[in-house]
Amino acid sequence: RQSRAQSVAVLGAPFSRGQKRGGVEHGPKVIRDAGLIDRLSGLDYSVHDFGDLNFRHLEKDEPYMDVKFPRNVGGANKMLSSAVILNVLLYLTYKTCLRLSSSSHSLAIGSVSGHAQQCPDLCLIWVDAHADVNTPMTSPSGNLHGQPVAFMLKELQDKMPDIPGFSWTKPFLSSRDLVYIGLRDVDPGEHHILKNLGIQYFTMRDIDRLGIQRVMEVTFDHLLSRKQRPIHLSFDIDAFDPSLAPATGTPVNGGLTYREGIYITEEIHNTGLLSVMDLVEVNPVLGANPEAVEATASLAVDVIASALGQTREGAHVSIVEIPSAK
Ligand code: Z70
Ligand code: MN
Ligand code: MN
Ligand code: MN
Repeated sequence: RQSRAQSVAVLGAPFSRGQKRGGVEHGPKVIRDAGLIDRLSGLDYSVHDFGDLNFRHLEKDEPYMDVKFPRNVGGANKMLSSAVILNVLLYLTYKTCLRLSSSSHSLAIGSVSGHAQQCPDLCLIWVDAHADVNTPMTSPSGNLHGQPVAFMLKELQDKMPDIPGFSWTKPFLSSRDLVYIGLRDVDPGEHHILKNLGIQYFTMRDIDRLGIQRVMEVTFDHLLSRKQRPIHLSFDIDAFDPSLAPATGTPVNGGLTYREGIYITEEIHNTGLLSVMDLVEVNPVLGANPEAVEATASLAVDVIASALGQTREGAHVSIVEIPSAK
């Protein structure tokens, strides 16, 4: 639907404190190294690369209950949130379509909340093996990358304790404005929350039953049938099968095929409503070898390019007519 040259902002958010094992902070670098910027330029975008954010590391950051590194994660999210507010402002001013590449999914709090401050009526599509909706009380691990959605949902407001580092943010999203795709590793507390709040979600089993085409139809029906509004896509690379995306922290068997993943992003592009995207949890340190890391990073670039309009049927942006033989 958008055939004109547009611009896209790229922002790296190298950060690993959402979980104990390091490495995801290098995610933005390997995704860039896999040719992200050239691919987007090739799609006829003018690319504004804002580089990587520089998060301050706080040495003294005692766990709060089981929650690890709360002040570091809270502070990084606050900084990312401000950056996204600025980026989306640019978007509204210059009609820039936005791209955001953060690393740990714990940073989705800042990314989506910043987006929501500019676009309060946004909806959220969360593509992930995990629901990431644990509260500090239900979390089995204490890792904040398993909890970002709980910080966003208004319906969970009174279930969230006051965690140091997060006083700047308030829940802003209704549970009916969220759809999950790709779930297959959901904790008991999370399952209770999904059911109790009536959240629309598609597990891998649902994709097996319905097919990805129907899943996307129902997704858009759920989110967009009342009104057209901006989409925030939060894409965790571990939604893919580990055979395709091995370099990630929590691989779970039985994930999306390449074609299912690309179909999801193609359909989102075709709505013309994608506003901000996160691509998270690419972790080069956890790849068994350089090939595994390259495959994962190159898949991430494919997903981003497809969300931004790369098609499998080809494009004719640079060709106006068939070159004449004479
Ligand atoms: C588990 C937890 C998780 C991502 C792992 C795992 C959560 N449900 N999220 N990897 N991206 O610890 O809460
Ligand atoms: Mn995940
Ligand atoms: Mn995740
Ligand atoms: Mn297009």
